[in-house]
Amino acid sequence: MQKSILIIGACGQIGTELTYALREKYGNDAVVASDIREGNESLMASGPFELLDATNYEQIENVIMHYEIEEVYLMAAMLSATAEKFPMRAWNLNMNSLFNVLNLAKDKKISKVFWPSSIAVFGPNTPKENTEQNTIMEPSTVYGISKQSGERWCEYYFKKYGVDVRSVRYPGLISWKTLPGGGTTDYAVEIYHKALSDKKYTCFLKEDTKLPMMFMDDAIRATMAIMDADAEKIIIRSSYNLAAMSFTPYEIADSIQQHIPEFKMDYEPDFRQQIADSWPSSIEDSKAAEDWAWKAEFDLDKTTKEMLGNLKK
Ligand code: AKB
Repeated sequence: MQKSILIIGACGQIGTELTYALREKYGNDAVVASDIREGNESLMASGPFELLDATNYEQIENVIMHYEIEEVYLMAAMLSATAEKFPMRAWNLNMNSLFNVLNLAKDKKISKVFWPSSIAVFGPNTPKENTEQNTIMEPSTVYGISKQSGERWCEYYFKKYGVDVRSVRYPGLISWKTLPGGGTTDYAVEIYHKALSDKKYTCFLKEDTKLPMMFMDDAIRATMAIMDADAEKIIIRSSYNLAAMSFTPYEIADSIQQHIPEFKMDYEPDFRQQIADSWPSSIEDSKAAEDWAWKAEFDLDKTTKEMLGNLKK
């Protein structure tokens, strides 16, 4: 089936892999990658690319008109740790990019939107274990506030204007193709790089800080599955809880030591500890399983094997 897709924020950690996966499925020319800066060589060579500022409505509209785009994946965002340093810039990017895309869908210039939310929508008053879809939220970070507001706006545009917008609350994402940037869960990617290069890693979170995490292949599968599902199956139009595994820095170090016994980890918690402490330790995702058959495939040990194996290459 041929359709034309635009990925905004295609050069980031998720955007890069989503671009490859969608190009594989729909053909290289059907998927237009865009970002504020150019991506890696293989991404740039694999299909059409446009330089684009996600906060600029006209730039997005021009690309949509030019390529006759039907679906937009809006992956551009400032993540939790960076957003604490630049609150207004984060709000501007995270909210205005979303309004741009929602308004284009409202005006029928595109027919479907994917927008990622995050476990950051939860806050310090949220029950920590098996956090449910609907519970106390009260996010305490700039990023979390923007994602929580974004969820409310997505649901509003769906109910009020019939905009077909779909979303999942990503946990921390672990991948080897592109590094994450500016998140609190980034340690779970850096650790694999350092384990291979230095045999040691200094973690910026405490050893017992348990957070929900997911291997990138699962995240891409979830993203494509929710976008492929029949519209009536998508009951939740704010954002779906999504889970795969939860672990602490101590546990990921232990999993790496199964492959690299000499690996050493120490801990120097910084400002990101407070962000991590405000988030759930584990997530309950039965609604995604019920509505569009979501099921994770990667646990921590499978993730460690994939990460070390691929990074070694
Ligand atoms: C972050 O750490 O900010 C992100 C997220 C959990 O959304 N990875």
